[in-house]
Amino acid sequence: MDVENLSKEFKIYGDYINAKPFGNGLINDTFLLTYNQAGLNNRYIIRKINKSVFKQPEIVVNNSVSVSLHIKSKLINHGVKDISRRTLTFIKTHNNKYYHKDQNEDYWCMVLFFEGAYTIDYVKTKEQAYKTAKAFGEFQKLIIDANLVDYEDTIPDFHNTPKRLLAFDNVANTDPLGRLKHIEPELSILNKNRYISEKFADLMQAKKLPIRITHNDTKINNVMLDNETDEGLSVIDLDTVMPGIILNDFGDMVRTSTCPVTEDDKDISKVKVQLEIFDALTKGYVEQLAGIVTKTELDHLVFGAKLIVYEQAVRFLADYVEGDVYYPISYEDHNLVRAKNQFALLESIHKQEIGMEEIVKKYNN
Ligand code: GN1
Ligand code: MG
Repeated sequence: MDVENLSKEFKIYGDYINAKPFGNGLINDTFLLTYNQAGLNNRYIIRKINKSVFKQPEIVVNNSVSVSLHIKSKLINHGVKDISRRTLTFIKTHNNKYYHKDQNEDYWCMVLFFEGAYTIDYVKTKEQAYKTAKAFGEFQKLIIDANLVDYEDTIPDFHNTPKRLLAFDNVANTDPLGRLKHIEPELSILNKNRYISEKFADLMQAKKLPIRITHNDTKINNVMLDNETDEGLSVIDLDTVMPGIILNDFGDMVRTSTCPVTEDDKDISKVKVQLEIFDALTKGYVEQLAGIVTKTELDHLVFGAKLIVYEQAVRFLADYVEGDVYYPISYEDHNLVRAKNQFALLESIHKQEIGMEEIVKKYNN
């Protein structure tokens, strides 16, 4: 990949120094780029939008830029300092676009790199849980007045759990690699929990949960934390910002933060929701949003956790059965390991549901 020449399409001055692969996202190609600018080495992030995942990359660019500018103007109005570390700053190309389309029709975007900041892949302390959840809560608060009509779906039906189940059923019916025989226990857990998807469909049909602009990929490593203070600086990875429900965002935070091991850890005896982390996470999120979102939304937060963990398990299992066409794998049954892990997490939520509901009530009144 000729990142050097790609980077020259963007309005940055100075000399190219280098570009190195960056981050642990599963979907896009990301590089950390360094330019010497008048004697200072400045860094940028340049990423290729995965067009097999995002069929209309312009929408990804439009939504990410719109949401960043929305947040930027709010922060400026609130007198917040350090703006270029508090939201993504997109760099335009010489053609005044926020993306460059290369000869393969791939779309590239560039943003300022946040210096003096880090991300975490799992939570070690209650403080980290509180601070990351607070950052996601603040993000939601800042975009609460974002206009739905300005944002199209970057992936239609992304968090449509019934459609995810249907996709699983379709691939299971064809069983292209004969892998169904390896997933009997998982299949029975999947079937036992179909009610989660039905409950979601009922809630949506009854219009109980407002559609808002949401992040939709609130993995713990999508928050930048400050090296000095450990405070959340900004939410990143805005590719899936689009109309959605906050249950999914809360749920994905719980999915990726409350478990002491990562989503592909093979030792499922370690997979569980740690209640004290869930408590700190809920506090951080609900403190930002109480009085801003509806009581019904807050009352369904634990259901949101079940929903997203279940959906993610179904997605991993479907990809395993289909032959690993979506998520990159490092070994043969990687997606099966991920699915088992997520079903174990779902089981842990079931076991602790009452305790989790009590925690939400504590912060929601
Ligand atoms: C993908 O790109 P990344 O790693 O942030 C996926 C999420 C999944 C996640 C599971 C566009 O996110 O929905 O929850 O992997 N993003 C897309 O790790 O499918
Ligand atoms: Mg992502």
